Amino acid sequence: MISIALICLWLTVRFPYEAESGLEHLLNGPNQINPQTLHLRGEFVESNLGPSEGADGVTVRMIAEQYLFVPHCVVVPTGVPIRVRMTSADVVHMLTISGTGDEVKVVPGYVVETRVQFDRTGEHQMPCREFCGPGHYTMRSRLIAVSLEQFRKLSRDERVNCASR
Ligand SMILES: [Cu+2]
Repeated sequence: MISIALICLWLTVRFPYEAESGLEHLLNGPNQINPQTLHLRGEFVESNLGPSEGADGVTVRMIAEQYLFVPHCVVVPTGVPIRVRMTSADVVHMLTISGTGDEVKVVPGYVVETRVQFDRTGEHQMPCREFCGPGHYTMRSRLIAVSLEQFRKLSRDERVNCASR
């Protein structure tokens, strides 16, 4: 009788608490992100997108959304490992980089990270390879690899805008 009372007590008091904290833990994992607030705060706000060079090397941040990758073009340096961090604002996309075997599945709610490196300068197309809706076939962006010296001379704006090249 006492054990049944204890089980009932656990189910009504402790279980809801544990279920809730477990869910909260799931939604706040290190690689998780809320797709609805991407553009408003945190790592993927507009001003933080594109390539940036820090103490730990070059990182490129991008958002995949129906039907574009933002930024639409990125300039990266050759000869150094590049960390690519991405997330999706809506559905599942797949970023691929022409001329390389690199592909990244981008899932809403998660930050995915991969490393790429370019040994030669040149331009690559980055089409989406996961059917993501009627505009899927137009979903592509570009990547231009330039020498590290050239990369360092570019402003932040020039690194996310290939119009001048
Ligand atoms: Cu797509």
